Parts: sequence; C-alpha cells; structure tokens
Amino acid sequence: MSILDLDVIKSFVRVCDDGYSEGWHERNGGNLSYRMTNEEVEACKPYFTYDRPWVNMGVQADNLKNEYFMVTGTGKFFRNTILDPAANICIVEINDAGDSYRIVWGLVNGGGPTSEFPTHFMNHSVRVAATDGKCRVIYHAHPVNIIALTFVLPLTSEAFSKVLWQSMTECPIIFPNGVGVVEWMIPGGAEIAHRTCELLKTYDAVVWAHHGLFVSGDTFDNAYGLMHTIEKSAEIYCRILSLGQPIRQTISDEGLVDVAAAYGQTLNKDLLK
Ligand code: 2HA
Ligand code: ZN
Repeated sequence: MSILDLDVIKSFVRVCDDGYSEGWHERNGGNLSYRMTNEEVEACKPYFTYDRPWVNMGVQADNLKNEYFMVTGTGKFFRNTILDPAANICIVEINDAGDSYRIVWGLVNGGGPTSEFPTHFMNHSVRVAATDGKCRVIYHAHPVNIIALTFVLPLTSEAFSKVLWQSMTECPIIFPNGVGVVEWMIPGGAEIAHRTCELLKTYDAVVWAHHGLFVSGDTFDNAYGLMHTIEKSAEIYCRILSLGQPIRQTISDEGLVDVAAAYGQTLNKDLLK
C-alpha cells in the first residue's frame, strides 16, 4: 500500500493528466487545489511528515483554519504529474490562525505549492461560504477558445455568459449563474486574487482576460466538467465566427430561461438585460 493508491490522489492526478491531454496546460500553465475531507486526511496521515516550515500566505480565512489541501507545485508541469505525483504535487496543512501553510507530503525534490495558492486559498474561502461548505475544488487552466474570445467579446459577465449559454443547449443548466470576467491583470498577485474572489461570490467560474479560466466545484468531476463545458461552448462559438457567415438563428433569451427551469435551475436573468 502506498499513498498513491488512494482514490483522492488518483482523482487529483487524473484531472491534471486529462487537462494536459486537452491542451490546457502548456509548460507549467495552470494549477489545481482540492480541500480534503476528514476521512481522506486520516487515510493520508500515515504518510505525512511535519519537518517543513510554516509559510505565511499574506491572506487569512477563518473558515479554512486547520484544513488540508492537495495542490499542484509551482513551476511543475501538469504533463509530468502522472509520471511522478510525489515530485509534482503536495498536501499542505493550514495553521490554527488560517494564515499559513506547511507541506506535510509531496514535492519530494523541493518546491512549494502553486504561485496562485493565495488566490486559490481565498477562492476556497469564498466558495465554501457560498456553497454551505460543499465546494472543494478550485481549478485554473489555459484553454484556447475561451482565451481567444477575450480578444473579441466585451469583457463583461453579460457578454460572455450569453454567448456561452447560447452556443450549447446544456450550458444554462450547467452554469445557470453565468461566468464572471476579470480584465487583464498581472497574475499571481493580491489584486487579481481579490477581483476573482469578488466574482466567485456570484459565479462558479471566472474568465481571466487573455489568460484563462478559474472554475470551482464540489467534486473533481464537476469542476473538471465545468472547465470542459465552458471551453467546448467557447470552441463552438469560435467555430461559428470562423465560418464567416451571419448568425441566422440562435437560442432566444426565453429559451435560455426555460431550458434551465426545465432542469430545476434558475437562470441569472440579470445577465440577459
Ligand atoms: O501556474 O497558470 O496563472 C501557472 C499559471 C499562473
Ligand atoms: Zn494561468
């Protein structure tokens, strides 16, 4: 038995590998974090060590004190994760104050969690509050088509949500709240973290202009599925634009509201104004 046999590690690595295969993770692009359940922490604990230092994150969250996160490593390539998980990902423990982490497993050749970890951490805090504790996954990737659209659509939630909802019928059911959009900013800093957090209070997903997409979810399947769905819808819209023909017909606003309602979801109608 090895920690690598546990389902939680296998599921985490599978997201990294599938995302890489989709072309969303060139070089060291993208990052993934997962808030572990108590049962998963107990199963992993025999493999933990406590000799690495506490690192202050510069951000703090009361609702994440003493939590454990599985996180991709900074500068590590998603492509390599499946070959050697212990060298490319880690598990971190959050301290009693909710402002520092220490690595308790992984990154065996050195390194730290993703440079976006303060962003992920604050995103988790906001999504845990917004979902009554259900959200566990924050996933950031660089999918081609959603990035391409940030060069031609207005950088608003209204414009992006409507195009994505209209381009594939299941979209209003899968993300009825729509998507947030952040204008171009330097990644890895406090400002983009705060802007993303503000939008995640309302939206499950946030587009970063000319950069990529952040999604959240209760399970790996739902977070990965949201990334996949948004990117596929963006791909369809890009394909439509590349046909160079006028759009003759699309789904009406009423149709978007109705398809969500037919599957028990309430579409964020504010975005249709
Ligand atoms: O981890 O994607 O936004 C590399 C990035 C930073
Ligand atoms: Zn990125």
